[in-house]
Amino acid sequence: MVKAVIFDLDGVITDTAELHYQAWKDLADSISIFFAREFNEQLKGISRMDSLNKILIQGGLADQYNEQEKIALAEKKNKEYIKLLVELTPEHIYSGIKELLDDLKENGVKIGLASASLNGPAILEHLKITEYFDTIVNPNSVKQGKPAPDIFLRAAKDLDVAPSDCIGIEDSEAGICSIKRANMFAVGVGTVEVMKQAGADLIINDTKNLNWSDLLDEYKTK
Ligand code: B16
Ligand code: MG
Repeated sequence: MVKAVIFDLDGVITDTAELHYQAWKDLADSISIFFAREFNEQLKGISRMDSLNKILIQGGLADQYNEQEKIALAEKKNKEYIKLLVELTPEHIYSGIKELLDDLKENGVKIGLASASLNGPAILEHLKITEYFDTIVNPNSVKQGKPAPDIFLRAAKDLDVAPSDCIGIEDSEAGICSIKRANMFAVGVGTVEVMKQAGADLIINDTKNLNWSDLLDEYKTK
């Protein structure tokens, strides 16, 4: 029985990756680190501080900053990112997502958000879909970020649903690992090669192909 669907945010509900890229690029420029667009791919699903650490390591500056200075750098990036977030409107919701949310509500399926983003609640507000969510997990409230299962398990607990009765939807490798380690059915949005490697149970190349009856069929045949 599918009793809950737990969504990732960036790359599943909307595309904030470009805005993250612009904000990180701005920060990297300010400390003279080269930051390539391709490198941004490696930051998907990764927390803000882990992203900063990866950027400093690839720029050879990992030892140049103490913890307090790193927090200040991450805050600087986030200020810039929040400025860019005002561009987001309901038109930026990926196709198929609003229809899926409506179908889940109609069928009494609970809805959760398991995003690594501390800006998740603000993004849902910009997209005007907050009221669909029965829980929005604060990523700071769990011990370990993705690929650990903590955030998906917390969402299931909040919703009072057994993990095996949950479907998780993700676009990052770390996110699919997190869902599988939580013992949930994993839907991967992305290319077959990346999502297969990550262990997705169902692979969708585009959110416009996501719909409730197909999800249910695939879950039942698994
Ligand atoms: P913030 P997701 C993730 O969102 C992004 O993919 C990742 O690039 C970002 O660093 C992370 O959120 C933290 O975001 O700085 O807003 O707290 O894919 O888990 O929804
Ligand atoms: Mg994502």
